[in-house]
Amino acid sequence: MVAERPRDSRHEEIDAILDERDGSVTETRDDADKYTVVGAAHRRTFANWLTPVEEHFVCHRNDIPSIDEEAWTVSLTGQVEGSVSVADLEESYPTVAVAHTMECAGNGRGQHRPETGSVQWEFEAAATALWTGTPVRSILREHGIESPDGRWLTAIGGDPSDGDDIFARSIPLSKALEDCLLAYEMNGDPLPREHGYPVRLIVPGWYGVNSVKWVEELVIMDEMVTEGALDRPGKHASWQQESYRIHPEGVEPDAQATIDEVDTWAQLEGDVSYPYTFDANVMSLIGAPDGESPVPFDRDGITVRGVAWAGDDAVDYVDVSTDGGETWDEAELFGPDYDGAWRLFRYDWDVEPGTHVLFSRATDELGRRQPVSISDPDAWNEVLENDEYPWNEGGYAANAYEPNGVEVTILEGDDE
Ligand SMILES: Nc1nc2c(c(=O)[nH]1)N[C@H]1C(S)=C(S)[C@@H](COP(=O)(O)O)O[C@H]1N2
Ligand SMILES: [Mo]
Repeated sequence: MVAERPRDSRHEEIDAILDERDGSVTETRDDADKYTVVGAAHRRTFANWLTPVEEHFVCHRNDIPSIDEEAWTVSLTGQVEGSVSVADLEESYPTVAVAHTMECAGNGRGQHRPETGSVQWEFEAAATALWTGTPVRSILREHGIESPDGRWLTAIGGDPSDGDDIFARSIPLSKALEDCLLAYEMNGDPLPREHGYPVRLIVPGWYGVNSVKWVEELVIMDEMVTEGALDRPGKHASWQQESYRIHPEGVEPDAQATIDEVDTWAQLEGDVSYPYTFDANVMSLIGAPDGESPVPFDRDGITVRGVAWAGDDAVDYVDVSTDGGETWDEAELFGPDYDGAWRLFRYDWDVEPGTHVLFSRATDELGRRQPVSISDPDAWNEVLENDEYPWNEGGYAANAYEPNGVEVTILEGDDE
């Protein structure tokens, strides 16, 4: 283990972000002080489709690198050779905009009992933005890569390593060629520093950790990154092979060179030992009512509104319960429908004054539904069949609906 160094710059970074965003995000508890983390301050963020940059969570481990945009290049290595500058990306390649729901793999970690280590997100580390940039496909094709052939793409961040871990993440080359991009704009504006300026990878529908910020190198190899695989000093594989894998307490998962199944839920159900957090599990959140202030009674009813997503799979339907999970009714999906981005849902609630507990529960196109709760730490096998999500040491990819409930008090109006 590398000794942790206390770092003042961490708190300066967080304070600067909080200042700039003026109440739209808050700092999240991170006892080990390992991450720069802020998340959506209010549930209202989850009542709208596009998340303003001000409300978009931020999560990274190292200092934001200091950047000279003119000099910044992305080198292409391994089975490709070359480099592209930011100006090349902007001027010499096709430009696309992609809607992507970014969710930290640790979102919902706060559902785990007992608590796991690391950042205690409740639900605030999810957001949808429009990312503009160059398809990875366009760049790789020009450099002679036509087909995936079971290979992997490893993206390396230019953030200075903390200890000697470099930030490197591998995704299947098939995914990279399908829909990933090197993004330089977010919601139509230049990328903010904390979101990866001048250029980051966007992996639509996959957990945030795969979308490497401040990208300086793309490596094409037959395998995903393992220790010693990269041509540079430092520790190469801790972000791919050690952290961000789903496993019971006390297990140190073996590094794997390749896996055949990359869908996170399918890995959980199948034979990949200790799944990698790739595409996001089916999830939903209610954004309105927000549970923060009592709602005045309205005899015409109240509209419950929220968002639901399922990584790069589609959401099939969302059920809403207004009685703490006793009964469920199907909500209506509406609004924009892009691969890799969440859907809005609404439900007309014929409400009586009183206190009510609301839940939402999404099901994806493969019939996978959000589980009721997180299992005990000693349960591992068969938890999915019991409608539980496995408690795991890193607290990753939790998607139970119960802790996402909102308690709403409906007040009788004065004039009723
Ligand atoms: N280079 C680099 N990229 C990174 C990280 C990092 O620490 N370094 N953090 C990852 C994690 S864990 C998440 S959840 C997302 C968050 O992206 P955002 O801050 O733009 O929301 O960035 C990912 N990309
Ligand atoms: Mo994350």
